[in-house]
Amino acid sequence: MTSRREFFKFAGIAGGAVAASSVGRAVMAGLPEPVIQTSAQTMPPWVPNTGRPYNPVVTLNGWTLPWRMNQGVKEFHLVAEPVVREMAPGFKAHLWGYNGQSPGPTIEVVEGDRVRIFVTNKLPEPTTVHWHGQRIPNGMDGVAGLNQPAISPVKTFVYEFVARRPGTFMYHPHADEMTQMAMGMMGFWVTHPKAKNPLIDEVQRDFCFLLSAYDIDPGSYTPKIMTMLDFNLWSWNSRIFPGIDSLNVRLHDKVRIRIGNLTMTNHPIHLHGHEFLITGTDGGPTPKSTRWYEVTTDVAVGQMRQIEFLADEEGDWAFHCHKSHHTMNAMGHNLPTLIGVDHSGVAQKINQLIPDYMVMGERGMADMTEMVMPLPDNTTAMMTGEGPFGSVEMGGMFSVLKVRKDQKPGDYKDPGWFKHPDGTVAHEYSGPLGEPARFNAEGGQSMPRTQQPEAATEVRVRKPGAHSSH
Ligand SMILES: [Cu+2]
Repeated sequence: MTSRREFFKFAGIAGGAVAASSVGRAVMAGLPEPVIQTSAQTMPPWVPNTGRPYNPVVTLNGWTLPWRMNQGVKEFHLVAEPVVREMAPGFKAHLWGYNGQSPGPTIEVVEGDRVRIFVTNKLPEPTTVHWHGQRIPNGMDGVAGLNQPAISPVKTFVYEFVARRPGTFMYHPHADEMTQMAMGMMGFWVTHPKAKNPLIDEVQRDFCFLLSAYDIDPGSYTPKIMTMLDFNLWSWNSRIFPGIDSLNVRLHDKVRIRIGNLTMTNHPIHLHGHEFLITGTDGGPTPKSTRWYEVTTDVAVGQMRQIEFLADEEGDWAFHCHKSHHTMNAMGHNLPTLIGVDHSGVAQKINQLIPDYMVMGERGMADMTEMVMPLPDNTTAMMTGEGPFGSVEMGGMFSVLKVRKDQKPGDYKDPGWFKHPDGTVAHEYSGPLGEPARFNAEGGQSMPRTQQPEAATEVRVRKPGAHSSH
């Protein structure tokens, strides 16, 4: 978390932040100076000093794009360009994005605002921007070939429309999408309501992030763009645990979290310790009669979901995708299940042939987190993250909701680990073991089979080696 002043330093508002060498200087001169961000830190909410007021969002490991007000029009400047994204500490990916980062900056406007967005293409191929979910003139919808010619490299296009309905939206290219989205080109868009809306509650914390997935071989830097299903990095805002910042809130805050899915599979997003309501979808705020409490919501491909809850339970609550492979980082997928297989002696023999060979998974995979294995230069552990009680054994789409009594209003700083009141942590039992209560009735089956098998069958489950889908 960085202070506002540092943010502006990062953002380069005072200085010339972008090299205009390849893009015509004369053209760039009339445009709003592009604001570039190179840090993957979560920036504090950006409170504007022009335009109508609203309650700004906080983008996890991201930031909001400042605008220039020009005769009542909010002018933004997006630069599509290759970027380096630190996906987790020590792990950098070579992606494509906007204004120095993947995902691009969040765009925040108010319902009814007229917005003008300049898009400069610094990629090696044509692109466009599609304003996913919004009501706009057809020619502004950004589908290359259908609604507009693609933006060639070095060119700047301008999009202009009125943000007609409040809600949670996304932006992404609609030109060579397979490549450009696999490379990380996407961003969040929030249109705040212009007045009190009976379906949109005021909240104290408003977070947002995009779900994205990458296939980057351990030791390499660039995503494989042909991958359809077997991604190995499951990210929130192109960050993977333990690189995803925690969501820090004050006890009894009303919290909204906005999630958009631009991966190629669905993600059941699960929150511990609290029940939430779905207050918004792709179509805007949900009617109150459709809301019920849940602890997991599936966010399908191309969808946006807003969840809301009262943070009234103190502690460090896990918040993650419930597909267990999505809370892991890059791994070898074609491993057989070795639980229960006795390896004694085998490793020694193999070591004579392959000195570095290591037996894995005999007692489950948790050992992997503690194991010091030589990793390739640019990758991160499959399951990792040091918590107050040891390794968290997670990766990918995992973070923590930190609810604290003494978190100040508006303060998004990480408060550190929760200090549990005495006697409220699960612990090793040290008293005498009582006899377990047993059910004494004979039999137990209400409809016993007439012919019993001669011998009991023991099933040993072993996963097939092939791994094709999630
Ligand atoms: Cu998932």
